[in-house]
Amino acid sequence: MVNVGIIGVGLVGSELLSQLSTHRSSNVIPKFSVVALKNSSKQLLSSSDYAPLDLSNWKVALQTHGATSDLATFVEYLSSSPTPAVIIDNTSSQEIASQYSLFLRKGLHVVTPNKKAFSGDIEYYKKIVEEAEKNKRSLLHESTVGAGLPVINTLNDLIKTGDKIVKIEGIFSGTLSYIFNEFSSLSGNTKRKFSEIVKVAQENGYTEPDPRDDLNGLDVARKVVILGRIAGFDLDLETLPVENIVPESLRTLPSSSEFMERLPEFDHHFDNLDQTAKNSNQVLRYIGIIDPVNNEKCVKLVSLPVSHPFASLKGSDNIIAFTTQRFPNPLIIQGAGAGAGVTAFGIFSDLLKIYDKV
Ligand code: NHO
Repeated sequence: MVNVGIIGVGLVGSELLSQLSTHRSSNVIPKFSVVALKNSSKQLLSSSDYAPLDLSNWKVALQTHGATSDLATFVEYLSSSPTPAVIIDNTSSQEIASQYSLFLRKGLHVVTPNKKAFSGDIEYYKKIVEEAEKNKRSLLHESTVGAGLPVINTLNDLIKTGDKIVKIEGIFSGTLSYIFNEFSSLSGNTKRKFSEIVKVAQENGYTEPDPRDDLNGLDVARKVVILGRIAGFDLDLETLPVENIVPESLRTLPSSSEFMERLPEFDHHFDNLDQTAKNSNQVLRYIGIIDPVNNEKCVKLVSLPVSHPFASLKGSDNIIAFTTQRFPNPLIIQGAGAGAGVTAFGIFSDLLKIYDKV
């Protein structure tokens, strides 16, 4: 049995609890026991002997019986577990990410969709990777790139088996995938304005609360840094060239609603870009590239021929192409790359790897 403590029970954390609960009730011998839950204000620890918490009622229990959130107590409780224990960070908090080193030293395995530790300060990144190895603990973060798609696992396997990376290229943002798949295609769809598509994406919950946080490319940049580091390149968020497609005069507007109100002023700008691409039978796509051969590592808006595999993507799918010495025709991973269901699946699959190992 692996004991699990979960920090962050928002969109992804709640979905993970639901998946774990279904798994527990459908397995004769349960593999995981959720014994501790925590959000920013409250935490709930199993009252007796690491017995599993009742997951049918966790929200009410956390709210009504939860103690004041205290990370030190939470970690101490988990690290005293008589069976292997995992801490899952389902927050986007830098504060929690900066504690992974401690978690690992305390003997805990770490699983997370939080990109901060893997795309932030490179020295800290190297330290936690080393710490995991030294303490023989897993530090898994499959869902930081491509949600549940097996991107990081595949890249790790390529590297560990001695393959050489020639190029990594992909559409890494579900939101930007949706926006450009809808906006820029050569099929006969009625043409919609860029601002209208961003509005629909926002209304459907595909974008961050402020769509500028998607359009500025930072989320894609974090994912490129994560993959680049696994591939052995010391990429840094501060120096990676990132094309911010938020029109310059809208970047400093104080609110998301003001930004959305003024975005239509720039529809002609995006129409021009699209028309220029169309004139050469191409479409616009927002991609991340790691190309050591041509010394190009960046995140940018490009036009691609319609025959390119990225041009025919649907909905908010992600696509990642690994060109390597062994795969001169790239190994391509494609599918749903955003949303709580697939993100939680990625976390769950990391948990299963830990179960199989301990
Ligand atoms: P929420 O819903 O805001 O929940 C955060 C939880 O963390 C809350 O319970 C809050 O109380 C708790 N929390 C925050 N700070 C805390 C602290 N210091 N101590 C204790 N608790 C704290 O966030 P989400 O949406 O559930 O996201 C959780 C993590 O998953 C984040 O790191 C996020 O980046 C990552 N993630 C989410 C998604 C998603 O679909 N929501 C995806 C990937 C990773 O596949 C998704 C994706 O990539 C979408 C992306 N925008 C794209 O490609 O377009």
